[in-house]
Amino acid sequence: MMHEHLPRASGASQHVRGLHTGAAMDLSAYLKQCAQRVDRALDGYLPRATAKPATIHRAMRYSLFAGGKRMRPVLCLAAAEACGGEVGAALPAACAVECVHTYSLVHDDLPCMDDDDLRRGRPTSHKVFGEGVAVLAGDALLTQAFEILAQAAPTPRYPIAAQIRELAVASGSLQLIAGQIADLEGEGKPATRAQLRFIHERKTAAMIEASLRLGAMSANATPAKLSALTDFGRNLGLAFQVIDDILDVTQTSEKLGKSAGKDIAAEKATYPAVIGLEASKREAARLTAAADRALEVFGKKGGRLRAISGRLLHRES
Ligand code: GRG
Repeated sequence: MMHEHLPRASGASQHVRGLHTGAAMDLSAYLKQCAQRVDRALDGYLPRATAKPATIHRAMRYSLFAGGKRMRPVLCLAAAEACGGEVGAALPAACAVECVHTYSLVHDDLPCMDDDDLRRGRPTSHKVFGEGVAVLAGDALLTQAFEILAQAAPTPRYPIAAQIRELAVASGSLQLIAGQIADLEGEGKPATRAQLRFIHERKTAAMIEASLRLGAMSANATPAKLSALTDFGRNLGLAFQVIDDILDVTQTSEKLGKSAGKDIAAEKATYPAVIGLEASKREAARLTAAADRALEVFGKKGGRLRAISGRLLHRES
């Protein structure tokens, strides 16, 4: 098991414990450093690839270490930083949200769902391990998430049960799964803007919101800061999905590392399909600006989260 014992930082805004995060630090370097910390921690939390039965552990690791952007864990760590917390305390939550996210991708790619061959630039789990193992790898990653989060430390305002409930609600039948169901049931039918928002809020924004909230909880955030990060996460999560929809029609599979153009082929409810490409770009910018406004309560400490939202708005993959 990996635990972080790192020296306490001395300069107020220069460090989160063990992670150099001064405002001067280049965003790309910060994102890389966060992703490396998360990867090392995940490696420590997951059973070895050789642990019996090796097939399931190889399959879990195959999808988890396939080169995802680690956006949700980075947001979790950056939220902890904005609330004056320490990376070591936020790492279990950061790893847990990545495990839930990866499970959802593995299951979404299954033939009974989106039926996809390519994810994170590699053949999907069921293509490599077969459908049965892919289903179980998703199940195991979901369960692993809660095992990891149960090892997080409670903070005075947020007992561990509250942190676990946060992740359970975001990944449950009223949020992530509700979004996926609405998405499946909506295929081939014209969607209204309200239906689109219902899907995106649940399928995408809920997990992004929970990532930020869990980071804040690990830092014992005040209710005002937790609420601000909730607003930030909802708007950023919606913007992220609008951009994902845009990239699906403007980028190649090679660039995205997943099959491009699938949304149109499956007649999915997407922003470009409902409001058009140019209006979707304006909507992504509007949502990002709304997200950034929610950070006002953080003053300078919100700079890193603002930089991340700007980077996501202009991403090309
Ligand atoms: C199977 C319960 C269940 C849910 C599936 C995740 C999901 C819901 C569907 C996948 C398709 C999709 C468009 C999901 C919305 C969230 C999203 C944009 C996922 C991709 O996230 P990235 O871009 O992926 O952060 P990486 O690979 O970088 O982690």
